[in-house]
Amino acid sequence: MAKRISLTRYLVEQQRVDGLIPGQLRLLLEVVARACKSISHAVNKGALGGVLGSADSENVQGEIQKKLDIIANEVLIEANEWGGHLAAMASEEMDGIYVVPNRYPQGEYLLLFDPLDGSSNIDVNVSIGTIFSVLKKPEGDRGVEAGDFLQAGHQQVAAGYCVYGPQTTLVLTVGDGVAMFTLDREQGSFILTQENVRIPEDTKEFAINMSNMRHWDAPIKRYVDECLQGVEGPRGKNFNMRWVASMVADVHRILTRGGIFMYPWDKREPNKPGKLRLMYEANPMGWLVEQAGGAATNGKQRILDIQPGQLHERVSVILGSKNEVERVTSYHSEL
Ligand code: P6P
Repeated sequence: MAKRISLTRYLVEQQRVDGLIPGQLRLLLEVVARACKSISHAVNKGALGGVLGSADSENVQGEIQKKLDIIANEVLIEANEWGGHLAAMASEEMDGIYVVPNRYPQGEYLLLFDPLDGSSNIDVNVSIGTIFSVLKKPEGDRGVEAGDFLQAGHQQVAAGYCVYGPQTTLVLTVGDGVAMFTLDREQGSFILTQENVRIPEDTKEFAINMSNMRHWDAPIKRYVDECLQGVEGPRGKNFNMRWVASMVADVHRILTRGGIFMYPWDKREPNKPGKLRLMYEANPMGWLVEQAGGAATNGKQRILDIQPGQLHERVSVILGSKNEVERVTSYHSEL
C-alpha cells in the first residue's frame, strides 16, 4: 500500500527541506485545513442541516448572503483567532478587517479568505469552495491596520483553496510548487494525493460565461471567436467549453487537466475592472496557477504584480495554460 502522507507530515517534512514553512505558518495552515473540514461537514449536510437558502442579508459587495456564507465565515474566524499565529483577518463577507481580540496573542501573519466561493451553486448541489491567502504583517510594534493588507500578490507566503465536491480536496502552495490533499473522512485527515502539480502549457478547453459575450471587449471576443471557429479557423483545432460558475471548481479543473479561465472586464459595469476580487480570489488562485507552470494576468499585467488600493477591489482575470493566457494578453496589447 502506498505510504500515506498527512498534511501535517507534509508540512513538517517540507519545512526541513526548504524552510518555507516556519512553525507559526505551519500552525496557521493546519488550523485553516481543520476549519475547511468543518465547512465541508456543514456543506455536505445540505438540506438535512437546515443550512441551505439565503440568510436575508447582504455582504459588503451588495450580494445576498447564503446561510452557509455566514457559517463558513464564522468557522474560519473562530478557528483562527485564538492560536497566536495571526494578527488579523479579512473576508469577502466582512466590510473591515477583523483584528485578533486582545484576549489572545497576536502573530505575524494576515489571513484573507473568501469563505465560501460559488454561493450561487450551494442550493443546486454544485461544487463550491473556500479560497485563502496568507501575507506577513509588516514589521513594527504598532497595531495592525487595514492598509497592512494592501500588499501585491507576489508577497503572499501561502495560498490555497478547499473544493467541496465529490471529494473534499485541499490545494496549497507555499512557493515551492502545488500539492493536493484529499480528505479521508473515515480518519478525518487530509492525505497527500498529488504534488508538483503541472498545468499543460496548451489547451483545448476554455471557461467563460458566454451569456456576457455582447458585453466583452474586442480582445476577449477575438480569442473566443477563434476558439469557436475550431479546426477550420486560425487555431486549427476544436475547443471545448466549461463554466461551473464556481471559480474554485473551474480552477481545480485547470490545475488538474489544463485550460483557460476568463472573467474579464465587460460593459455591464464599465467602472468596475471586473467581477472577481483581487485580494482573496485572483491573488491566491493566480499564485497557485503560476506555481503549477501556468500564467495569470488581468489582460494587461501579471495579477501578482497589481498593487492593491482597496481591500475588496475587483480585477479582470485571465488564468490557466501559459500559452493561451499569453495569447489573450497579446491580443490586449495589440489594441
Ligand atoms: P457568473 C461566484 O459567485 C463567483 O464569484 C466565482 O466563483 C465565479 O467564477 C463567478 O462568480 C461566476 O459569475 O456571473 O458567471 O455567475
